[in-house]
Amino acid sequence: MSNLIAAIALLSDTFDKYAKEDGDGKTLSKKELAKMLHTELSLSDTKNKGETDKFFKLLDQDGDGVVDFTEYIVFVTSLAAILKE
Ligand SMILES: [Ca+2]
Repeated sequence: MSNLIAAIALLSDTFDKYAKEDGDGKTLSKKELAKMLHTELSLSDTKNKGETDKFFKLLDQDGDGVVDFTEYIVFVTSLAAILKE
């Protein structure tokens, strides 16, 4: 497996790991997103509701109240671009 394919699989696995916590494995709820940001990125203290809400609104681009895989990937690629600079 190439490094790129391995990285994509890892991104997908990471999404699945948090998305399945509340039963719906296809989307991230606000709670799941907060946990992911906190655990994986040391971002956004889950106790800081304002910060979590801000992130959630930013990621939930279609405003349906959940973060799907496409919205998650947009976030991750944006993050990659920022970290690369
Ligand atoms: Ca959404």
